[in-house]
Amino acid sequence: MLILRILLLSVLILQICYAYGSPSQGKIYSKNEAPHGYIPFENSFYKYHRVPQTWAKARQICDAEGGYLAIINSEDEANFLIQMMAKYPVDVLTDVRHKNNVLVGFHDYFEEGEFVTIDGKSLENSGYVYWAPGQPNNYGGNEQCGSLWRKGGLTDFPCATSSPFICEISSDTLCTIRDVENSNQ
Ligand SMILES: [Ca+2]
Ligand SMILES: [Ca+2]
Repeated sequence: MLILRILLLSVLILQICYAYGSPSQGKIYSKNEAPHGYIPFENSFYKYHRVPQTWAKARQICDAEGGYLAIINSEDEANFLIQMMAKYPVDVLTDVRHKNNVLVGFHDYFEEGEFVTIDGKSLENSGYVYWAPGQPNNYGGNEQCGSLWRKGGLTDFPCATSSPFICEISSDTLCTIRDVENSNQ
């Protein structure tokens, strides 16, 4: 009976994990198991991609890695991403045209000026609305994609212009077999 209970509880927890865990392709990570090339911060892992891509291509790459283009949910998270950018200073990114920002997961594709995250929330509801000075300005009438400025603050950015970007993978310490086992002790 105990084994049956453990099995049922495991299935239940895994179902909850898949329902509320990372929008990845099924692989769920615990905090001490960073995916390749990713570094942990609070409840997620992050990877800075140095090779510039368009916003759409960056999204695809993050998705293929089991994550998503980073969604900023707090000032702490924004500051962490800014620290990641600081490891790639302007004089290191010699071959990169747009050196001062990274693409992140928000846009105003649906309605001009109404910025939403790629998980469908307003920036307010997502937890971080801090624009860089003079932003968003929809420069040239052509800026529907989101980026984070090196000195801090969000900017709207042309979707077809390639730039470095940061992917995020959510972690949830509940969502591993090991944690399921621990929960039965
Ligand atoms: Ca996030
Ligand atoms: Ca702009």
